Amino acid sequence: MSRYRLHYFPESGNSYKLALMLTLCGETFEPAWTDFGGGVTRTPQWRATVNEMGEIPVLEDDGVKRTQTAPILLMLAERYGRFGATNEAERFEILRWLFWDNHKLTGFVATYRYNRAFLPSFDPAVEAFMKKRIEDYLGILDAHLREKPFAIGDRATIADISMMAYLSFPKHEAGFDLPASHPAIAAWLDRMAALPGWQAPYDLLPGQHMHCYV
Ligand SMILES: N[C@@H](CCC(=O)N[C@@H](CS)C(=O)NCC(=O)O)C(=O)O
Repeated sequence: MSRYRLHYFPESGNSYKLALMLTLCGETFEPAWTDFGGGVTRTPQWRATVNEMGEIPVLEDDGVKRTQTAPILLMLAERYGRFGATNEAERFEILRWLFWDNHKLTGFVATYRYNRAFLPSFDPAVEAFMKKRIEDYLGILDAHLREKPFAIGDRATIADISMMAYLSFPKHEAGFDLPASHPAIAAWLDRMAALPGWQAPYDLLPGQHMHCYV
């Protein structure tokens, strides 16, 4: 029996960050599918018993419920001696990209994709605003990856795992054709997919899917 139990839903890129990290580290996890689309995470009972922040994913680690992917990824990197920093400069760079990912890249791409693909309507003004911001972020990441094979240098780290997550789902969901628009990002995604043990999001996160409107 695994020490890990992951509360997730298949469309959740944040869940994929943890599922992928565990898998790349040779670990398994017990999947705990959550009815996110049905509103379970908004109920007072779920918030009182699973995550006070009302968010997926939650990783149970020997019974301890942990939330927020960035500190969890840092903890796992330390625990397995994989995909983490080897010195202070690398640690700073990993944190820099993790913060940027949580605030900007994942923050916007996840919300944009969710509204576009999994809700029946998307306010056109909000959609246009978010798309413009995302195009800026993708441009920033593409420029960075033209200079370096991975976020902080020559090897993959948890910063890459975090940033690649929402860019790894089928392209019709978020509506970006990265090989055509951002070739350095597409090449980096291919390098990540070549890591031993890598699996695509919907292969790692089983269970009932939400209705997709696009
Ligand atoms: N910073 C959080 C983000 C988690 C997050 O936003 N999860 C989404 C699902 S993938 C969620 O539960 N959203 C609920 C909401 O924003 O109310 C993390 O890294 O774990």
